Amino acid sequence: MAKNRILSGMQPTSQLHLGNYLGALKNWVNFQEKDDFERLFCVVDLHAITVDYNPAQLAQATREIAAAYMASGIDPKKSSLFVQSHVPEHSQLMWLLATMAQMGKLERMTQFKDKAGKNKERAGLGLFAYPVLMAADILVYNATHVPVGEDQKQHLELTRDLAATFNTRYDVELFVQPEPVIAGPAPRVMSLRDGTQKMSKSADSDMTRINLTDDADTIAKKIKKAKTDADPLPETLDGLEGRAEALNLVTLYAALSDMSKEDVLKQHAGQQFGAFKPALTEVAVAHLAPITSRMNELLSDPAQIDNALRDGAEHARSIASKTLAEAQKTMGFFV
Ligand code: AQP
Repeated sequence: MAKNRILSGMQPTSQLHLGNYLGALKNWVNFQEKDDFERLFCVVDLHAITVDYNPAQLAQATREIAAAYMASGIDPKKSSLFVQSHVPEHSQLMWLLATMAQMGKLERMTQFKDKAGKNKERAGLGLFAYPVLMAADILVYNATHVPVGEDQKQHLELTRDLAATFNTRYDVELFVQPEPVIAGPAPRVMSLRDGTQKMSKSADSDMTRINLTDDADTIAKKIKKAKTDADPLPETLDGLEGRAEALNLVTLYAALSDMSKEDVLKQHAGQQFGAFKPALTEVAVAHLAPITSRMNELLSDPAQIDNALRDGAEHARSIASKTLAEAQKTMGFFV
């Protein structure tokens, strides 16, 4: 049996973008080559309903995220793929953990602050409790490693905190402390329109992100319109200090072509963005076209996706039900 277990997920809030792919998904695929890891990847639909969403599109959006996982290289023979809501133990454990999650700590979560915005008083309990559900997602499998983008670091700290609180309160060693693995080729991809904001599915404008399903013309248009500055590319990384948008495009080029940022600069130093942007478009299209076409192929006959999700949920439940029963017994429930 594998010593380590990894768990991660993405929300079916919209199409996956380059941030999701380069910050997390590509790293998930790397884990498939490591024999000492058991791998579980879910589509976190229960998280997706914490913001406004369209019920008529949720099921298809969920299937599309699973298709994106598979098209990016997640192989259901090597990893368990499932839908979060198909494993009710996530929500059940969440309630148990919620009794020990402190409001003060939840209030400090930057994702909650960003998503609730000025309307904090009217934000839903689900959005507020999002990190507790995420803790349950991870702890119900006793995942040892969680590969995520940099934005999820704070939520992972809360998960570790909840694991420790449970173990201390009940004097047990039930939950392991999961390690965040922030090691994707670009752990924080920024918006194409504002180098201070992360690329996000829920940003209003589609021009801020490159989706895995964008065609070559759309990618070219988005990169052409991406915000930059008037200076040429420098020879070294120091020269990108204070130039967030320029650094972001160089980071994307490097991650998409498996190069270091230093080497990208060596190759393109002195170039204006008028020349660099078409080069970036070329590597983005070359990288994404096979993924998009595989996704379309899978979605045209979704039985393969649906079967993988059904088998994955069955396996996931076999692990989650044991952890939940253990947590309930520890807490004194009549089980
Ligand atoms: N811009 C990003 N750069 C690097 N990694 C990123 N991730 C998200 N945005 C970036 C990573 O992708 C995984 C999936 O995230 P999620 O679906 O749970 O939602 P999120 O983190 O809130 O990402 P989005 O795209 O901004 O979604 P919405 O708008 O729906 O909230 C995570 O591992 C995340 O770190």
